Parts: sequence; C-alpha cells; structure tokens
Amino acid sequence: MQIAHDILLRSYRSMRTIRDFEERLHVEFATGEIPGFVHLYCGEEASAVGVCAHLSDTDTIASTHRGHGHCIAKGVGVEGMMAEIYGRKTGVCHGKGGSMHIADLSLGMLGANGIVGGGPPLICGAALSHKVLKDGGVAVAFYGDGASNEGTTLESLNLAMVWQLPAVFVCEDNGYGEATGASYACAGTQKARAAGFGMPYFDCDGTDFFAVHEAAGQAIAHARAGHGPVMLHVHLARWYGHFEGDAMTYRANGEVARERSEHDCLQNFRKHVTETSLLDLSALDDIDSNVKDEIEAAVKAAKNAPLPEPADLQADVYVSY
Ligand SMILES: Cc1ncc(C[n+]2csc(CCOP(=O)(O)OP(=O)(O)O)c2C)c(N)n1
Ligand SMILES: [Mg+2]
Repeated sequence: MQIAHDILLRSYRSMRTIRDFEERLHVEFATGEIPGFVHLYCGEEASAVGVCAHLSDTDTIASTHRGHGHCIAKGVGVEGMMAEIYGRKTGVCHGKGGSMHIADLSLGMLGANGIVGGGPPLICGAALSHKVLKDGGVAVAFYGDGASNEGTTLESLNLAMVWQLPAVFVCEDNGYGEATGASYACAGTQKARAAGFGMPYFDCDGTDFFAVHEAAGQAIAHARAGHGPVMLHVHLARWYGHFEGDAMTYRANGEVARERSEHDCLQNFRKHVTETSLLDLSALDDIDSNVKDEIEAAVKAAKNAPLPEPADLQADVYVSY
C-alpha cells in the first residue's frame, strides 16, 4: 500500500514522540518524583502508530496499563499526558488518573486501563454505538498476550462476532505477561482462538511500521465495511521491564540488546524511507529536534504545575445524563 507523504511524516513524528516520552519517563521515574506505577511501551511504537494511522477522531480505541503509546498515536497531547503522570491538576484527567488512566474522550481515546483485559469489553460497547449510530466508526481494543487469556477478552471476541460489530482486536504479543513467558501461559495460538470464533485473523511484525500499517489497513477496512470484527496479532518486544523498577532477571542474556539493535522500528523506518527516497533525512532530523524540545517543555510544565486540591476530590466523579 502506497502511504501518503504527510502520513509518513506524521507517523514518524508519533513514533519518535512515544520513544522520547518513554525514555524521558524512564529517567524521571528513577528520581522518585512520579507517583504510582509506570509501564513503558518503548520498542512497541510501530504497533500503536501503524494501527492509529488508519483511524480518525470518530473511531475509538481502548488501551492497556502500557498505554502511553496508544494515547500519543491517537493524538493526545504530551503536555497534558506528562502532567497527568506527575499527578498535576493540568493533566488530561486533572491529575487523578495517572499513567494507567489517561483518557481523552474527545479524541475517541477511551483510556489506558489498569485492569488487564478491561479494554475488549469497552470496545464491544463502543463498536455497538458505532453500529447503531451508523457513524462509520470502528472500535479498536489493544490488549497483550497476557490479557488474551482473560475471560473478558474471550467473551468480547464472542460477543463482537455474534453481534457482527465493527471491532478490531489488536493483540500486542510481546511474549511476556509480567515475568511469565507466553509459552508458559497461553494455550494454543491466537490464530486458533480467532478461528474458534470464526473471526478473520491477520498478523504482522510489530517492529516494522510498514508491516503493521499494511495489516492494520486490511483489518480495519474489513471492520469498517461492515463485515464484522477481526483480530490483528502483532508480534513485538518491550525494551524495558514490565514496570519501571523491574530488573528483568527473566529475560535471556542479550535478548533486549538484540531487539534494540535489530528491531528498532524508528531506525528501520529511517533506513527504509531514505533508501527508497520517500523522505529526506533532514525532515526526519527536524522532527527529532522538535520532539526533543516538546518533551523537555512538557516535563518542565508538569513539574511546575499545581497539584489537585482536596476540594477537587469529588469533581468529575459522576456524570449526569
Ligand atoms: C485483571 C488483572 N489481573 C492481573 C493484573 C496484574 N497485571 C498487570 S499487567 C499484567 C500482565 C499483562 O500482560 P500482557 O497482557 O501481556 O501485557 P504487557 O504487560 O506484556 O504489555 C498483570 C498480570 C491486573 N492489572 N489486572
Ligand atoms: Mg505481554
């Protein structure tokens, strides 16, 4: 599939923003200033960006505990996200959600989610809305290999199929659920699970933006055309621990180093677009430099922003319909 120039630039920018955002968080978290848990998405950028390149604000996504990449790929601003992670009043959820509950409903970003397997049922609801309202939208659930074993996920695959929902189930398979290898925890294959529900299945190398873009394009087009739900199985690797502070003693010697040197989606993107003359190196370097400044400004603003006050405790808790 030919990818338009502006989409290539936007996609590179999103992947670079996720990478820099995460690497900066890795450093800042170690200072002890950030409350709660942080799960980094570094290494998996091409998945969120390759999928979200096919979505607009009318489409909805549900994310996971490892949600920063999905938020950025769906268009959530890094300043509001950084402030949220620092627990500040200026955060996208006014500092009450933190890393695992970043949401922006105006962008169709239904939220990161601390509940493993929490996203797929939400996406069934969103997809049902798209179907009933006939707004042309699709709903996408990102979930991990660990989450693929949750009853909520399996029930959602079933329900989406029974109701023929415009839903896309993106299984981001990084081979681990916390410290447990998928080979110990997942019976059968994701492909066979999809087949068990009669659901079409696509898979791709999640460290290759172009492979994800191609497979996601087909999967999303299927759901958008009203042909029912699909599963997109994305094979990728995480570069940091399960959470910040995890010493990763369960990873093989050299495993992460090999992923970093051979399967860096950003380096591979740069190589591909310059070798095929799709983009100039200078355009990519300009993006790198702009993103660096943007992240720096976001961290500075977050550190200087006020914390919520006790009176804010009960605001935004209940919605009146
Ligand atoms: C319902 C539920 N069970 C257990 C946990 C604890 N937990 C948090 S992340 C995680 C592993 C998730 O693995 P996976 O879905 O593969 O996502 P990854 O961390 O690899 O991105 C577990 C078990 C949780 N948050 N929610
Ligand atoms: Mg996993």
